[in-house]
Amino acid sequence: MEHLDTLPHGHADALWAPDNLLTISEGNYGFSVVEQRSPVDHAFWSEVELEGEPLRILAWSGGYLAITQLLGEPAFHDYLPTLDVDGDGVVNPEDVFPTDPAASADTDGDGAPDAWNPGYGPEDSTLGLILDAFPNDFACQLEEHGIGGVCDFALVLPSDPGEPICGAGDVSPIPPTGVLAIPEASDLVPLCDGWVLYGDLENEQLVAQNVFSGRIALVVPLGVRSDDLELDTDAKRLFAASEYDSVVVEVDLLTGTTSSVAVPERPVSLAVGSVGDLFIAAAEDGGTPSSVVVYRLPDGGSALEGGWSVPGSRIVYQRGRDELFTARFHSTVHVPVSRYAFDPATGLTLIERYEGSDIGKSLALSPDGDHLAFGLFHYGSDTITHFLTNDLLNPPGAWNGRVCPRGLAFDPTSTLLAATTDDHLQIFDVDSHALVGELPLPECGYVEPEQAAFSMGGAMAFAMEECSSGSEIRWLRID
Ligand SMILES: [Ca+2]
Ligand SMILES: [Ca+2]
Ligand SMILES: [Ca+2]
Repeated sequence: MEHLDTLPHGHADALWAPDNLLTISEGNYGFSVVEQRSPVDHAFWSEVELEGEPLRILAWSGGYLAITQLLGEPAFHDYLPTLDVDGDGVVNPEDVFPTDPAASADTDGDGAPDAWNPGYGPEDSTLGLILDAFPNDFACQLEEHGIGGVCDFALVLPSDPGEPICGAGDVSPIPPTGVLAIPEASDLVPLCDGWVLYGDLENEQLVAQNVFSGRIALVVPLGVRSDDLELDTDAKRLFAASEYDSVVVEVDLLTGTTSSVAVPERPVSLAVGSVGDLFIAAAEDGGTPSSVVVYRLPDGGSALEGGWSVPGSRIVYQRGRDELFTARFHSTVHVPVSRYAFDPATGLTLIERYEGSDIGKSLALSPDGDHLAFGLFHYGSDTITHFLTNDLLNPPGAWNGRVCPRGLAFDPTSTLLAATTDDHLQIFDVDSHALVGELPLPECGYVEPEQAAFSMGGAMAFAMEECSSGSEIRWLRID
């Protein structure tokens, strides 16, 4: 049983009918009130007053029967709910704005109507509705939301399955740096032209917002607190792991629809595989685990496969060679990074393992699949070790920046590495390990910045920081 909603006052009786939510409650001076509400969102539609104290509301042939107590006797009232509350000729279940006579349709479901009802206009709207300039794009409502007449978010996330996300890369003018305050967020997935996806923790939803304009294009209820977010760019879907609820939620970004898969343990890290499949690292113990169980969710499947136990707490997947890398964090046991071959028939097979003596903090794989960055605490000489994915045992060096490397991300060309440290976003050249740019991050909370990311076009580097109130996204233009 799930609690759906609470109605604003006490009722003597209630009836949930297919097209109506009906209640009977006490009115003024010996009268009862029958209220008609939407069975979908429970919004108030209409009410009628009846003589007597409220007793029951019942389904009756052809309508409903309201029963009140009048002068000590039951009184029976034939009750017919209003079929068209706003009188615009569109019956309630088919009227998207059942209490506003000016409009009745909203094809894309963004709250802006497709058209005015015949004979009505904006001056008749009781809800202050504004006509949708993009009636088939949920992300855009006003003319100014378009670029050349096309919804700006649809340019970044085209609905044509054959057109890639951010097909044109970052094309809008980008200020050198800036900041957007958002609700407390878990993880950050940048797209292009200032659009980012993040998990809003308090409201348990996925949000697509533009950091330049602050405009929100998409809100998808997840029903759980999200931790790790992982974008499958080919399929235009996003996976959200929720450690607390032991579930992975899959979001279709084009439709906003979701489905979820229960995980036996806490999902702590996600990685998209090479054939639309998803790898999930899950842990039994609390805190940062020293070993995880890896599951595979096949493309389009709902049942988990595998259950391979590996040392580590974070995973990344090398799609070109079908190899899984695991890294152990916060561990004094000398097993930081492992490389496994994956085969659907045989599962994970260890290829090689780098054994060091440092404490791992963060892990990133370059888009070309060649480089691994592993942030390490080393008692005052923290560093980011550079691994080659085809030869873990001979690291070519390290990116030496400021202390506490936490968030790590490679740019789309695999030539730059972004790292959030204790108070900076730093940009390194991947091959030479040279520091090529940095952005100070003003202190806004109690912990170091956790996230680093690049836009999919590569023109912006991001840092996300948990602040004392909400989170902040800061960006640095890459010139
Ligand atoms: Ca109507
Ligand atoms: Ca609309
Ligand atoms: Ca629209």
